Amino acid sequence: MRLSRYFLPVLKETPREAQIVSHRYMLQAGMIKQSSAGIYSWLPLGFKVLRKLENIVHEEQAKAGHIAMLMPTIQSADLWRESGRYDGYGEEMLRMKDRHDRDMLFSPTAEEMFTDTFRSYVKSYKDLPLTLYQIQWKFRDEVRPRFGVMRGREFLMKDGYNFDLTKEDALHAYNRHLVTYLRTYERMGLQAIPMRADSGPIGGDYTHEFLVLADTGESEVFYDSAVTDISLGQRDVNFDDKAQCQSIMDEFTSLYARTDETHEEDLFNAVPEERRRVARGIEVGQIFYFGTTYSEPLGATVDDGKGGQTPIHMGSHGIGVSRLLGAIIEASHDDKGIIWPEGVTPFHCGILNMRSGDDACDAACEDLYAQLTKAGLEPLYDDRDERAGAKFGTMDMIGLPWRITVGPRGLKNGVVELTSRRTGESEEMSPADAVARIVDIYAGL
Ligand code: P5A
Repeated sequence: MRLSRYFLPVLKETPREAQIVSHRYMLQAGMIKQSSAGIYSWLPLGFKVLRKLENIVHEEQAKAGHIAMLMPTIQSADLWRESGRYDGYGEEMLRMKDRHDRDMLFSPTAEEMFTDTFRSYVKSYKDLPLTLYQIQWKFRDEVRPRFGVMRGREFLMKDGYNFDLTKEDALHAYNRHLVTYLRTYERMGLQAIPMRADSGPIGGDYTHEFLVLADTGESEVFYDSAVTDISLGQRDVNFDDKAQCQSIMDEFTSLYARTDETHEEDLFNAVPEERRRVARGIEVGQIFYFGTTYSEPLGATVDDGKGGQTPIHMGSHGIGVSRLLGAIIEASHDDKGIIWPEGVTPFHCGILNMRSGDDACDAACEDLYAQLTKAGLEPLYDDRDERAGAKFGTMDMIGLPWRITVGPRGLKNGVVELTSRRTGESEEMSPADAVARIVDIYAGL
């Protein structure tokens, strides 16, 4: 993409309404525009990152055999009356009437909708296990929408639902989700710690939240610092292997890590004092096992193969996809702007022309652009007729992890400059070497 032809409304002034850095940078970098409280338009740069996050979620779900589909955002209240949640859900549910005076609502979550789909088609235990999911907009009329996409009213969620014959199978689905979520966050450059949590309006008594540590997080968390030493890394996981998924679950959840809702002073005090941490965290996901809470009232049963009908065991699993943008920025930025991890960056590298209009500079930039594009990468070429200072400012703010700077002096010696946004370190090399380095960095991501 050439910046002169892109739509990147970078703000010069600091937006006054933003209280935390991710919100400020998302506005300043031209990623989002507030439409009304807690509701945002996704401008091209923000939309690009959002799509990247969705892709990572889809890829990791596919590895576990989970199946993507899409449900309507507007749902009939009748289904929610059947489950008994329509009245109880309260003010957070956006309710509306259609022209025939029927009660409708904007889905805040979709347990009912998925259970209804299941009961319409699946009749036999032979069709189990099954996990369906979607990435779809949700609406929750939060009392205090704030911090930009962190606590929105309209937000993008990946929500998955497992259908199993037995509790044991459903707990395997729970463990499987824990593993896929850990992998998903790691690919996004985040460490998210699973913590014992409270189930709230979703129900059930078996649930973990995934928290990214950040001073600006809304949740208070208590944990054993040893949990931050474990990661999934490149481990091979066989998602059908119950014992393996269980052992990963145990490894990640046996150390003390809880949110304030489930915190227990006595248990926390049993953690060696030098490893006890009280901090703040951003909740980027939550998994639940709730057994037959929805399948019983909605009559989602299957033939159990022994002549009887049995209600299925279910759980649901959510990732806050739009919130993740905020969480990634909170975890990865400096005072000049965002620093995208390579796995989610909107463009792979920036090309900065120090002297647009200079024949040698223009030609070298064009060539870099062509080579990188040919290699299957997406560079963002700042070809604008602007001062170099303004170009550096924009590049730093939008946070591409790598930048190639092309200037007349370097070109005389046959070199350009490759700079890491994270460390600020620059190295001079030939344009061909710069391309090779960038290609190498992204190989396998
Ligand atoms: C699990 C999937 C559920 O709704 N039902 C379907 C279950 N869980 S949850 O914890 O309530 O939400 C899942 C994740 O969505 C994100 N989230 C939000 N993101 C932005 N703004 C909000 N107002 C908001 N509310 C929830 C969180 O990341 C949460 O973990």
